[in-house]
Amino acid sequence: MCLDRGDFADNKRNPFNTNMSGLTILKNLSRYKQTAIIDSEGEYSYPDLLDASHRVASYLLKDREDLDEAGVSFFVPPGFEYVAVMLGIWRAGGIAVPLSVSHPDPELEYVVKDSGAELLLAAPQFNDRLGKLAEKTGTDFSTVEEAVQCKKISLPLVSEDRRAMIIYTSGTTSTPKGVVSTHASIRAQIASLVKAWEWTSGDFILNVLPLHHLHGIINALFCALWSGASCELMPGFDAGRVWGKFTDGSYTLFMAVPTIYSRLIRVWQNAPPEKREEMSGACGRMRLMVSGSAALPVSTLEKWKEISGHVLLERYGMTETGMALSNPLHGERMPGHVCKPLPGVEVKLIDENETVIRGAGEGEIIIKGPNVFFEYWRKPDATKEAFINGEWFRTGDIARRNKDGVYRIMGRSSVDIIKSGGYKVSALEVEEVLREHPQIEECAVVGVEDEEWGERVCAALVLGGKKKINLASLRKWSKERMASYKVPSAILFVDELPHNQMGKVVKPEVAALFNSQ
Ligand code: MLC
Ligand code: AMP
Repeated sequence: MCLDRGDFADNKRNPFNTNMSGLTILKNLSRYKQTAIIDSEGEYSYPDLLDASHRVASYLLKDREDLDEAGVSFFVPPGFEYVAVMLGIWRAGGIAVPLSVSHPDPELEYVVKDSGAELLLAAPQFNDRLGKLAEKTGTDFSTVEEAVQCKKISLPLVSEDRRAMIIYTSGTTSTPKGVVSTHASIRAQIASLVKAWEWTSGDFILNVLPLHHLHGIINALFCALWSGASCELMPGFDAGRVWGKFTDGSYTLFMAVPTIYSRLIRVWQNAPPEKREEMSGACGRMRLMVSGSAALPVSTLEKWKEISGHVLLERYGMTETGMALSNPLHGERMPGHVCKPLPGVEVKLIDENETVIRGAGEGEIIIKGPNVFFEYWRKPDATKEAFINGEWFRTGDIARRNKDGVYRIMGRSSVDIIKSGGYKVSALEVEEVLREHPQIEECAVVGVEDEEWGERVCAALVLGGKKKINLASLRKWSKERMASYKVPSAILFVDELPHNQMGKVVKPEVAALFNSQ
């Protein structure tokens, strides 16, 4: 199924004015000969990546000329094969649906079903688990091993107006929504960052971020590949190992969420003086260190500056928009601020009446530009509601802008969105799962401020029945049903939840219960 041009005929968010001569990312990749990817198995050049992705695309196509936007979900840990599969899906004309290797089965099942993916591709070590999931969801199943060995056939010319990727994000609804990017919106997101942060083929990035979210996929991995740089992929974050990599390696860039910087700071503080010097020296050799996905506490920025000599470049973005606001690469970086719009991105503030605020003021951030996503997958109403006049995306984030046009993020308009360690968690989604617990009668989930995680997921519970539950047993039960970062890390038992006159739970009062403990 291809895009229906009529869908957006009455608004200006139409991506069809794009390059019809194939994918720009591919043209870029084919210009380079040097190392593209490094993983635990070895080093792979750009020609290796083109070859492997060509084979994956050939495998996916089988007898077809074009996948015509069929969804392909894949369960592959960060590494060369992950990248070959993503590119292979794009080259065959499919939509890539990356699955998180750390999610439990019910969450994977939701994504595979909701995305309507035709095929599930898995790394060989997950054959059993994913094979069963494919059977349960009625999806075809293959292993990446087979795909990367397929004989090459000729591939279709894929235009950039087509859907490229679906990333699932939690929001103000009780189930995650699929955010659909086109090749054109991905291209715009990459091009903006490559320009702003001056990526070149001489760059080398260590990427420790998960590869089912934008930060790891676009900002770190694909900006590198677009530029002919090298990207080392690490499956999962480990602060000690990252410091080891820094001191042994020759990286020029690093990008992470604030929680990762806190963890790195802790390891540095626990190291002996001579080791600390070596660690700090390694950071000093890099040209840029970036923080994002959640507010960077000024105290973390200052400690990191002492340790590394870098004033972290803080930027602001969202799965639906890519990156939107950023401190400058050159010039003064402002702690606690996200500064100004990135190249090609338009940012405004609106008040409660959706009136645009001029000059200095505080309001909700709205964003427009070729970087903005295309639609929520199979949710036309949600897509429509998310935009003003079909072109300005409402982020739900509140910011203050000063007279110089510098933005500072103040918070979110919804109390039901929690950011923990850079992951977005929907309180409503967690409540929905907790209500299935036989001992839980009522519950309210809130985000409570935390130095290391930004916010922690906490749950106030009204119990029914005679059996007792404790945090450990609830976490165990919950982890079988939802990703572990969504699982409450603190619980409180209450006789009843605080309600307002309308019968709605007063979430700030619930959060206050945890703060007063
Ligand atoms: C892990 N845990 C978390 C958690 N991550 N709990 C709450 N919030 C999180 N984010 C749980 C683990 O399951 C474990 O539970 C316990 O906390 C400790 O685990 P850990 O091993 O110490 O944590 P670790 O696996 O190292 O993960 C921490 C982390 C990770 C910070 C590396 O959370 C992470 O990769 N975050 C980045 C997320 C990201 O990329 N977001 C970008 C979204 S895109 P237990 O019970 O087993 O002990 C976006 C747009 C933009 O936001 O602007 O970029
Ligand atoms: P996600 O939906 O996972 O892409 O997360 C996007 C959200 O992360 C934004 O809507 C913001 O709430 C938050 N975010 C990203 N960067 C920053 C930042 N620098 N400061 C504060 N919040 C941020």
